[in-house]
Amino acid sequence: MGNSCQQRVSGLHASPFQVSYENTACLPTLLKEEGLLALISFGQEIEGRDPRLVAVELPELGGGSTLEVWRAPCAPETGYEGEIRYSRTDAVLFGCLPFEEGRVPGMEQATYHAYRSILACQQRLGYPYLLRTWNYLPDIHREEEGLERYRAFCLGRHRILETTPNFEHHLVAATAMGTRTSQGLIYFLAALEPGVRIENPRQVSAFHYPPRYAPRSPSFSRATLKSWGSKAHLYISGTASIVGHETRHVGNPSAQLDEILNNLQALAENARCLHGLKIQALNELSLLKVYLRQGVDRASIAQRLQQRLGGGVPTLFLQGDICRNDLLLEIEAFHEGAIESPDETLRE
Ligand code: 3EB
Repeated sequence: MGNSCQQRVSGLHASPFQVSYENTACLPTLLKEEGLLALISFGQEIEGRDPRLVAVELPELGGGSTLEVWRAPCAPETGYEGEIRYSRTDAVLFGCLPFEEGRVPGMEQATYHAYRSILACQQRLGYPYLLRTWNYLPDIHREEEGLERYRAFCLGRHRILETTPNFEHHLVAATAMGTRTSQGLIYFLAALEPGVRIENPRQVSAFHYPPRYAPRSPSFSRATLKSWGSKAHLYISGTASIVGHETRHVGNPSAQLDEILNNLQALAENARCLHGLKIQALNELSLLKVYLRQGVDRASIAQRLQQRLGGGVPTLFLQGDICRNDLLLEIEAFHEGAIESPDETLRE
């Protein structure tokens, strides 16, 4: 924090953090890094009470052992704010909280409670704008009191977010994924200024889905675009084989993959045409997370993905339950790039 950090942020890197996938073997050195903002593990517990450690309980597929490493150009301040563990710099707040259903019964209430804590934490620490959320939720397909738990999650999230000013306009990119373990978690990124909501012309905006998918529509945008001076980040939500609001290619994973890539392409084009983000091709995306439902063959998806994107895109394969039963896979992504005349294009 403080002036020295500010200078370094506006110096070499305009972005307030960098993210990369690294091998778990690097853990001891990573933990000693001064600028470590967050460290995310998948399907394995990492020892320690450091508030920057996040353990996502989805198994990694393909034999690797990957950590997602978030680095800031200066030492973050870390701490606890109620049940939220956080790490922050002058520019961003990274936070994580367990998804507690023991204390608050029912998925809808637990979600409402979790997001109320997040909003309160943002207010208290002074980072009023969410940029992205990741929601890992136990047993999302189970019915509870006549409602599928993912739908109850949508209801709780909508009920709390609709209390905030102009809430649809400020919806952000999200991932919502089912885990097979009892402990869920939510982590999030927030900032001092808002990003811009990006939608996909091939898909009905999730917040306008008809009520057959959930009693209140899913409160997320297809992507968030955030300018950081001369650079910008595009945070792309979990993207599925949905056209309009309907699932396409039921039962066919490789056709679902092709549809997902069409959706990612359309989304990137929208960010370029509407906001001047300089992204031309899908191989400029980074930090792909490919979520596969149990039973979907990783090798054939990986091969097809490589045919389409080449071998240069950092990709992590995780096993998870995608929100709709008929979706076999889903892909989230990230892009850091330049924006043409950022001040003009990102003004709301
Ligand atoms: C979809 O497009 C697929 O409820 O936060 C993807 C990403 C999905 C985020 C969420 C749901 C969510 O509707 C499911």
